[in-house]
Parts: sequence; structure tokens; C-alpha cells
Amino acid sequence: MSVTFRREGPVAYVELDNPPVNAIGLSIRQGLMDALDWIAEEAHLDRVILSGKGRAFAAGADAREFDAAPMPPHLPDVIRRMEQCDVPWIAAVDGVALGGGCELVLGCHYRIAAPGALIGLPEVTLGVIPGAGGTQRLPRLVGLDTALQMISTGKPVNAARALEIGLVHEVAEDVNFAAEEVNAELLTTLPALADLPGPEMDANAVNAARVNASKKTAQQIAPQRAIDLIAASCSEPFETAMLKERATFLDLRQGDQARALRHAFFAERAAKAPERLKAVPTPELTHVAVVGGGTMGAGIAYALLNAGLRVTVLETSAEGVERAQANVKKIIAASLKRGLINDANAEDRRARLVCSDDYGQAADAQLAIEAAFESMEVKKDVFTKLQAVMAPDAVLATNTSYLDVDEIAAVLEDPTRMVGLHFFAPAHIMKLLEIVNGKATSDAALALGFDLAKRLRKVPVLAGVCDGFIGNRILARYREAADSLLLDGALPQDVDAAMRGFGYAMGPYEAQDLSGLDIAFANRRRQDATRDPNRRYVAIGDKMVEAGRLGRKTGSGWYDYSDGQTVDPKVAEIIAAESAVAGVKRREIGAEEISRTLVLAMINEAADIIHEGVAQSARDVDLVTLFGYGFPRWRGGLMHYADVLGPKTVLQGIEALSANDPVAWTVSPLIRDCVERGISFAEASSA
Ligand code: 3H9
Repeated sequence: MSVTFRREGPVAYVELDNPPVNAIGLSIRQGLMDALDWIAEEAHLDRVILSGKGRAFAAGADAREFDAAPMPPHLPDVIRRMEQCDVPWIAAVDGVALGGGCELVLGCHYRIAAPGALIGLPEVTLGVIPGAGGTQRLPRLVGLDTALQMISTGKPVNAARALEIGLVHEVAEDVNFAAEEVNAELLTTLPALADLPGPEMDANAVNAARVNASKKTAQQIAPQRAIDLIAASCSEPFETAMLKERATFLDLRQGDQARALRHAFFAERAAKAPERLKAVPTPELTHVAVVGGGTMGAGIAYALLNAGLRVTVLETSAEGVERAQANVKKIIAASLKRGLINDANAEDRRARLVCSDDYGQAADAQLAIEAAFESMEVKKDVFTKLQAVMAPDAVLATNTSYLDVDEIAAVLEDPTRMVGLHFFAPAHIMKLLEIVNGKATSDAALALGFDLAKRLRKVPVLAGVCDGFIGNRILARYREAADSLLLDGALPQDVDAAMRGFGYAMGPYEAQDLSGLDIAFANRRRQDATRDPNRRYVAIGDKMVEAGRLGRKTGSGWYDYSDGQTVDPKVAEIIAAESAVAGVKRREIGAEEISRTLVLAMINEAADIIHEGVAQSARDVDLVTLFGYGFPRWRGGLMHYADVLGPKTVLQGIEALSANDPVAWTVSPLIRDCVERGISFAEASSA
């Protein structure tokens, strides 16, 4: 039974019971209808108290049902019946009341929240709009401006704010007790929100919401459609607007954006340790050593401190120790300033931090994460020292982005204890953690990596060893293909604009200016010895570095930064000179061709990565591109997008490009396989 109901005297208790978060699927909707039928038959009830069993009131409509045809009874009808019930309903909200859960609350006549409750309409984050009256009842209750803000951003409010805006009548520790105490006479006077007049129109507020949505959620349909409907609440009768809301909800639900956002939502939640690792015993993590207190090491250290762990940051000199200490404390201070932690939290984090040049301090750590300079010699030296002081079963992890984990592990007496833990900067914010499975890596070391990811609330993705693992290997191909377009006729600003148009927050050249052109330069030098001599090599990036244009840190890179970010004609000169050297006749390249070429380059590389077993699945590539590389979430991740295009279209696109450059555009066997078998990339890699 997903809904239970009983009475005690004049009080009926209706409880949602669909673990873990009371997602509102068919069984809850039907259960509520059954409860309504039962209430209609019961005499002398003066209230119905609606609550959720477990940690949530209700997490909203069950999004797993969104791929199938809607099944009656529909939620808007359930809520309308609650609202029109002869007996007043009281929402007793403990935990989250989101989406359809919040709409149930709005259908109640009286609303109470526990102090820790979170109430909101986050539907736009799933590419839909509130579809059970949220766009009509919320503005009637809290006013146009607040409703616009809450629904178009999808951000929920806490109990205190809910009280302030009038979303709930009261906040109480014991919501059920408070509901029993509400004055029975008062209850009979409370209106159904549907019967209230709509809010006064305020065109400025509506426009402001539109501008904000087009900035924060550019190209996304749902926020704009939600704003239309909220605006309609000012002028249209409730029932008419409800029909529009329903039609819009159903239309969006089956669209590409909603499918992509649902995919991202469920993929994130499915990112867990593989089944075989679940049974592997792991030590309880209490103390972690981090080697290197630079930007990356300090970010990792802070993430560990945030998760309640004791952290020792190891450096090689007294100055290094001082710098590490300052770097971590800077992050603590910034978090304090942003209100993410309070003074006591900050103090507690400082108390669990030790920075030292004595490796002996790491002796009782269960795990060490090396985040030292990206040099094989340096890394080998670090692990030799760690091995000398740490327990033989402690796990040793490297945060290398490109170096061979197996070669690093070879320095250890027991290479099975080595795993790659590839964090992304800033490590305390970015959610992705690539867990790199070396040739010798034991299941125990991998399992500890997954434990750590859970503890840090990161999205873990298992990766095999190769140059760049999953994410940086795709990134390298993206950049290579972009450089090739520069040589053929595009300019950095064209490429950046095209990729922003595709949905990235910034283009590849703007991103390189942020991280520094010297990093990619160093990688290209490392790859010089192994690069296929037949592969087209574009030296524009090298020329930029030679000209001292390393990006923002030197005041110029692909752009000039002396006065904001501006296009610098010198860059076009460097590029044109390289085209001339290569004997290339430059041509106009439009935005559509740029984004199509770059996305196909990434898809082809990712297909190889899956084919080689470096990534376990298309879904894992989606997670990496979404949570580490800024791929637009509303496109669902790189391989989800590839499936939207379809393997056949992908193949045709790559074959067309390969006619001019067969070496860089060798079609991945996975793509041919999918086309031949008539299956999607998701299907090909989920077996
Ligand atoms: C909607 O309501 C439309 C209506 O307006 C119109 C209707 C007509 N559906 O996140 P967690 C699963 S649209 C299905 O790990 P937490 C989740 O997959 C909906 N399943 O826990 C996971 O499953 P598993 C609007 C859902 O404590 C498990 O529950 N609502 C749903 O970190 C635990 O989830 C939203 O957008 C769902 N709606 O966070 C809210 N929600 O164990 C979406 C959760 O198999 N949900 N699951 O991996 C959330 O934001 C978070 O899940 C929540 C809990 C804050 C609730």
C-alpha cells in the first residue's frame, strides 16, 4: 500500500508510503483517490492530515513514469478532489515536498512545515513545468513575483522562508501534533487556492523573470513556458489555465530536453561502485594524507575536511608547508564568507588539518592522495616516501591527469594498492571523480575510491588507463579538432561562439585562456615521441606559447585581457601565418559546421574509449562530460546527445569528415557496430 489511511476520532490520517522518497507514481495517485472515497463515506471528520512516511513528504511525480503514456487517475484531478473535499486537508510536511509533492501541499487547506523541510517546484530542472496546478495555485498563494522566482529557477525554499512568503501557515517541530492542534473552526473558513482570484499582473516582474531565465538557462524551453503559464494566472480563469498547464506539461515531458535532463538525473544517481566491488571490505576512512598543497591539493584537502576527515597535507619544504596551510585556510575563509559554513564549522575544519614536511605524519592514514607536480620522477619519489611510512594495506592514489598510472605503480613493492583518483579543479566544488583502474589495482583499492566518492558526495566514474583517461582524452581530441578548424579558416572567437551556441558556458579557447595554454603545450611535447607522423599537426597553440600568450595569467592568450576579454588581431595574424606555412587556403566556416565537427570529434573519441573498455558505458561518458567538462546538461551528456542524433547520422557525419582527413577521422568500431546492429550507443554499452 503506497498510501495508508486511518481515523482517530474526528481526525483522518493519510500517509504517503512509497520509499525511499514517496515519489508520486500511479499507486500513490490511486491510493489518494481511495483515501478520498473512504473520507466521503466517513462521518464526523473535522480534518485530514496528510504526511509522508520516512525522510520525505514527497519528491514529486515519479519521473520513471514519464517515458510511458500517462495513466489515470492523474495528479491534477487527485489534487482538485482534495481541494473540493468537504473535510479540510492539512499538509504536515517533514522533509522534502518537491514538484508534485509541493502541489499536494498547495491542494491542502492548511499547511505546516517542520524546521528542516524543503518545499519547491523544481520541475524545470527536469525539463518540464509543474503539471498539477503549481503554476496556478502558487501565484495565488505567494504572489506573482515570488512564484515566478521559485518556479522559473526551480529553487526550493526552506521552512523559515516558506513561512515568510506565506507558503505555509506555521513551522512546527512535530508537524502531526501541530496539525491536530489547529482550531477546527478556523479550518472550515480556509479557501481552496483555486477559488482565489489570480494575482495582479506585473509586466516588469514577468519580463525580469524571462531575462533571468534566458541568461541562467539559455536555450531551455521549460522555464519560459512556466513563465507564460504563471503570467496566465493573472488573467485566465483557473480551469482554463489548468488545461493549458496540463497540455504544456505533457508536451514538454516527451521532448528532447526533458528526456536529456531525466537521463542526467538518473545517471547521476546510478553512479555507484560496480556490483562486484560492493562486497569488498574496506577500512573506515578517518585520516587521509594529501601530497602537495597547491591549488589542486588544497581543494582536495578541503573536500576531505568537509566530509569530516582528518587531513594531513605533505609538502617538501617549510615554505611549501606554509603555502599549503595558507591555500587550505583561504578556501575555509571563502566558504565562511559565502555562508556555506559557520564559525564553529570553520574552526572544526582547521582543527582537523595538519600541514607538514614530515611524511611520518601520514603513518596512520588509510589513504594517501598524491597531487604533486605532473612529473613521473616527482610522483615516483612521492610514492617511494609514502610506501616507507604508511601501513602496507593503506591505499595509495595518484591524482595525475595524464601520466601512466601503471608506470607510477611500478615503483611500489605492492602495486595493487595503487589507484588513480582524478579530481577536477576546484576539487571541493567539481562533482566528478574519475577512479582509475590500473593494471595491478586491487578491488580493495578501487572499492575505497568509491567509498571516498560517496563520502565526498562526488559522482564516481570508473576509468581504465590511457592517455587522459576518459575526460581529458575527449578534451584533447576536442581541442585538436578545434585547432584544425583554426588552420582551415575559423578564428577562436568563431569557435567559442559556436560552442556557446551549442550550450557550453564557454568555448574551448576561452577555457584554455583560463587554465593556461602551457598545460596543453606540455602535453603535446610529452606526446611528440608517440604521435602518428601522418596525423595533421597544428602548431598554432605552440606559436601562441612561444609568443608568451599563456592565457589570462599573462594578460593575453587567445584573447587580450588588458580591458576585459577582447579579440586581439595579433592572434589572427599568428593563425593566418600558420595556415600559409601549411599551404592551406583559408575558408569561411559557419557556426553550425564548427559545433557539428567538434561534437562529432568528441563522439568518435568517446566511442573508441568505450570500445576499448576505458569507459564502462555510454552513461559513464555522459557523467564525465556533464560533471567535469561543462557539457550542457539539457543535452543529457555527450553519448546521450549522440543517441539523439542517432548512430547512423553520427557515422555519416564522421565519414564525410574523414574524406578530407582520414587519419584524424578514423571511424570508431563501436559506431559501425551500432549502425550494423541497429542499436543505440546506450544499448551497445549497457550489456
Ligand atoms: C513533477 O513532480 C511533475 C509534477 O509537477 C506534475 C505531475 C503531473 N521520481 O536523490 P536521491 C529516486 S516532476 C522518481 O539519491 P537524496 C532516486 O532516483 C518531479 N525517482 O536521494 C533515487 O533512486 P535510487 C519533480 C525519484 O536524499 C532515490 O529516489 N521533483 C524521484 O539525495 C533517492 O534519491 C524533483 O525534481 C522522482 N521524482 O535526494 C525532485 N526523486 O535509490 C527530484 C528521487 O534507485 N528528486 N527519486 O538511486 C530530488 O531532488 C532528490 O532525489 C531528493 C532526495 C531531494 C528528493
